[in-house]
This record gives sequence, structure tokens and C-alpha cells, in this order.
Amino acid sequence: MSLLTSARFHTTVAALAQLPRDGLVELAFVGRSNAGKSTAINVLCNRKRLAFSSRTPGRTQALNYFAVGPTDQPIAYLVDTPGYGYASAPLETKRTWDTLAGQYLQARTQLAGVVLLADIRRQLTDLDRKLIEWIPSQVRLVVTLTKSDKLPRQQASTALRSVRSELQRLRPQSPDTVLLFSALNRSGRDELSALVEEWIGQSSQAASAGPAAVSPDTATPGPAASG
Ligand SMILES: Nc1nc2c(ncn2[C@@H]2O[C@H](COP(=O)(O)OP(=O)(O)OP(=O)(O)O)[C@@H](O)[C@H]2O)c(=O)[nH]1
Ligand SMILES: [Mg+2]
Repeated sequence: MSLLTSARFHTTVAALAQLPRDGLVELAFVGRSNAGKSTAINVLCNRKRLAFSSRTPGRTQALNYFAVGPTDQPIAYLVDTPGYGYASAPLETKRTWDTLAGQYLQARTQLAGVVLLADIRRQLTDLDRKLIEWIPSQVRLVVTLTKSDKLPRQQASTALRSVRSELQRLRPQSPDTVLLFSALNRSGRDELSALVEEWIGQSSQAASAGPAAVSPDTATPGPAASG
């Protein structure tokens, strides 16, 4: 049994003050609304409805925490975040994104890795680029091109190459990964879960025991503000 199949719901965080204070390593799943974040978590954890997915954009409005590891001693959290770039989202929703997900991403010290999901048919958008610029350089990043089942193989490979070179430009110092993913035919699942488990393994050993919190003062407005 892989580590990720032990995932269970832990908590929903609607405001920064509610963030867990146990210092466990966290991996965030981020991306545009409808990119496939919740679906990818379900696929990785081999569960149907652990994280809620929906055809309606903006389904996930808070940070949803899923614990992995032994029940009495979780070792890390997978964090499902609200999508950004939902065109018709009310201003209030966009503000919520900035003050919650945006600040979380920039300042959460126990954040070990970010899984950025992007629909392969759109590749990276301006909001994704802005988000990538925010990710601290020590935080690992994998860009996961979702819904690869929607494109012929050759077009998918072209998209993969183009996102790879773009990412290299955006984060020249970081050993980031780009991969193709499909929830429908499970392609990319093993690669992504191996990567996520590797990050958890490396970071949970290095993680400090003390509580850590994000400081709202250090954050700046996020992609949703302009999206
Ligand atoms: N064909 C196909 N559809 C997918 C794939 N991944 C997700 N979907 C569909 O895309 C829609 C959105 O998926 P979600 O997982 O809810 O997307 P999300 O990024 O969590 O969306 P928000 O929570 O609104 O930000 C759903 O209808 C999924 O079934 C995929 O790999 N292939
Ligand atoms: Mg979701």
C-alpha cells in the first residue's frame, strides 16, 4: 500500500488563523479553477470522493487538508486549494483567494512542495505564471498538465516540451518537473505519486518540530486580484 492511499480528510481551513499548528509537512495542489486539482488528489490517493470535484468552477472555496501516514501519527498533509481565474467569480471570492490561498502559498514555512495543475489545452496562463513567481525558490514544484486524454499524443508531447522550457525560464535555479497526467486513463499517476512521496519523505525528516504560521503582513495581492 502506498503512503498516499492512507489519505483521509483532516480539516477545512477558511481563514489563516485556522491553519494547523502541528508543523507537519504540507504539499499544496494549486491551479486555475476546473484544472483538475481535486480529481488529481482523488486519483493519487486511489479514492473516488476524498476531495470534491465538480463540473462547476469554484467548487473548492477553502483549503482542505488531507492527512497521510499512520492514523495515530500522520506525517504530512495534502492541501487542496481553491482555484483561481474563475472569470465570473464575484469580487468577494477573488479577495478570499488572495487573503487565504495566496498568503498561504507565499508564507507557509512547512510547505515542502507545490503541485501546479494546468489543463493541457490551455497550458500555462498569466495567472499560473504569476503564481509560479510567488513560490519560494526552496519549495519544490511539479507542473502537472491535466486532461492529457483530451489531446492526441503528439500534441500532448509538444505541450509538455513548451511548458518545460517556459518553466526553465521562470525558475532557472530550481529542479522543477513537468509531467502529463490524465485522471481518465491514469497516465502520469505513478510518476506524480512517486514524486510527492519522495518530497514527503525528504521533508518530514527535515521539518522542524515547532509550530509555524504564516504572517499575513508579508503577503502581497495574488493572481485572483487581476484574474
Ligand atoms: N477528461 C478529463 N477530465 C478531467 C480530468 N481531471 C479532471 N477532469 C474533470 O474536470 C472537471 C474539474 O475537475 P476538478 O477536480 O473539480 O477541478 P478543480 O481544479 O478541483 O476545480 P475547482 O475546485 O473549481 O478549482 C471535472 O468535471 C473533472 O471530472 C482528466 O484528467 N481528464
Ligand atoms: Mg477542487
